[in-house]
Amino acid sequence: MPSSKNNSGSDYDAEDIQVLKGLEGVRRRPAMYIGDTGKKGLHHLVFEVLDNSVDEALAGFADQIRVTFNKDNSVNIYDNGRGIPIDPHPEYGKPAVEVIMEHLHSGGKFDSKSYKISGGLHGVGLSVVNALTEWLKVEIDRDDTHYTQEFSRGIKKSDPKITKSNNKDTGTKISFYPDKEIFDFNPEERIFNYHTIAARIRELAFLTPQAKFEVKDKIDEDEEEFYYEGGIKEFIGYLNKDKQPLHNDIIFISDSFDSNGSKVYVDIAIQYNQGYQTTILTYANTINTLEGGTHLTGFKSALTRTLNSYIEKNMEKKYKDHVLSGSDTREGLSAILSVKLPEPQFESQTKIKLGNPEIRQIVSQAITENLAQYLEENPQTAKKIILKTISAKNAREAAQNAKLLIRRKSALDNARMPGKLADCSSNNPEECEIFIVEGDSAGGSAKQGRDRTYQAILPLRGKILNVEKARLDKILQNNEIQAIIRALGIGVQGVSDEEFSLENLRYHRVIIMCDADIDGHHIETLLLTFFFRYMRPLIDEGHLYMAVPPLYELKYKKSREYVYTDKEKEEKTEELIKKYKLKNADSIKIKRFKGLGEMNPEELYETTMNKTTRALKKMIYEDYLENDLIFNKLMGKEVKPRKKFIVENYNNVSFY
Ligand code: 0RA
Repeated sequence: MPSSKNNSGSDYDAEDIQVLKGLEGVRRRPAMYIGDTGKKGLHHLVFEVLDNSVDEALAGFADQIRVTFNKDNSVNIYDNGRGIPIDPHPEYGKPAVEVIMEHLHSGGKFDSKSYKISGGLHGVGLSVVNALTEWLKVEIDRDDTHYTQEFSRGIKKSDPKITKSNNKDTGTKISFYPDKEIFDFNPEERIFNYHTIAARIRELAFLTPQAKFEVKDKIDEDEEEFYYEGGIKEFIGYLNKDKQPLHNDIIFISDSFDSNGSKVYVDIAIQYNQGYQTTILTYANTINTLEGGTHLTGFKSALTRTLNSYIEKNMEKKYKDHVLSGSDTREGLSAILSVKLPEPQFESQTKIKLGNPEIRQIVSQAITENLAQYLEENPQTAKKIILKTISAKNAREAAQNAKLLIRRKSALDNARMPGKLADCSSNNPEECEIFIVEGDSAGGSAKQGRDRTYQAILPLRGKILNVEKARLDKILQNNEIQAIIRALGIGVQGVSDEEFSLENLRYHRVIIMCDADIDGHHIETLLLTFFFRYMRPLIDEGHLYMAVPPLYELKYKKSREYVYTDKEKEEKTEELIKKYKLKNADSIKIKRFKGLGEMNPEELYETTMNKTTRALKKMIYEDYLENDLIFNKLMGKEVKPRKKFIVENYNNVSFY
């Protein structure tokens, strides 16, 4: 640490202490700044730097952004923006970039006029990334200068290298390697997942049509470019690519509003499709607000109001007495809503719900004015949309009746469970499990083999309905689906959300048990689609599992092991040979299991159900966007590609 006075006369020591204190705080409690120190936190480092580049693009200064994964496992993020300022900072008397890199929460004050648009999960900046990296190198081109400086664990290693350049191009490149002392990673393996970063970059590229994004992978030799001039309009096209649109043109609204002396930008893209699902993605300053917020509320209410008033004003008499509810106007709707505002407030701690109250009215106005105009100018599209919403209304009423029927039935049945359910004796949901089992014979074995104190069995007959292609009223009338709904006791999302409640969940582990063949996988997929669409919180809260029947049993003398893949079989065999110093594999008994249905009750229990020997996969979905697409692919109209997808990519489905 230097201890001399600097040229502006301020005391270096006091400033050093301030820097160290800040860095120490970040390094002591990294989770407070970046969420966690696992995979998520690691990727957050990249996103944090990336956000700064995106801000440069949104402010109109950069049109190229590139992320590169290097062979040494470091990463760099480049943009051709203005470059981080390098002139001496008036207060500290050292290059501004040093202040930005070493001092917590600096940066904003350099640039108060053009507000920061995108922002990391915790709204912290480059200094946090710097504090959490083993090394970080910044390269800047601006003011006819090429400026390079290196840092380690947040503190500069030396003064910058400065060379004159006549290069008029400006830009910033930040390279770094995460700190092993902070993060949990294996330096022998890749640190950053290409797919995770590329997926976020694709999203950013849709939201930032000003810039061309590139991802370069020097480890696995991969490269992609993301550039969408049409912005969120193209995003809708991407979301709907496996769906059948109701109208060809995408409704696009782009408006700006004055709010307390600054500008708020609202961009909305809308396209209905012939399906029944709703996909509304909402963003605030490029942050995906998964829990919605005031922008979403404004959008929903204005959409309902605008369509109802269109019916009243413009539709033929026979349609006039239809009053649409909110959910009617969202059936088959794909919409993207992106707002940009100077000071976003986020409600939940996870920062995924927008709180600014003024935004509700602003978005509502954007819809009311522009959508009404669009509909008047495009009466054919308007009519298609209105007829679709009216038929949704009719279906909703039918579904309501079907739901009443289910409830009345269970009341009459003295709230008895579906006939096929073999319930467990415990009344404590936390310890209870339900196995949803494909096929009667596997169901029979499971019933006999289970531990009946806490394990319930629900056998399913054949395939359940493909919920991606059917409407809620049909879905609710399907026997297999009804049995599941009744057994779990939590209702379904989608008719009216108030009636869905995880609190009533009767089993805290819901386990899908299907054969490892094509039919089994297909039923698994149908079930997963159902849970994803209609009971998503069950997945979010970690209650949904998949049973994993083993492929082989390896026995040698008293040792017995189950293995789940051919590769694992080879490995375990080698292991046994080594361990018992065998000449070859001949004395190891290898049994191949055929399918669930062919196991006897004891076998099924031991291999697949017994808590101490079984394997379970917890269902999670990492990337809601990707997931949505996967479901569309799997469940789309063409049967052939669907099968192919299941067979080839089954193990890649991202919610494992
Ligand atoms: C502070 C002020 C200015 C730009 C930046 C920071 C900046 C930061 C990063 C991080 C990655 N790329 C970046 N590009 C710019 C404004 C500079 C000016 O007014 O010229």
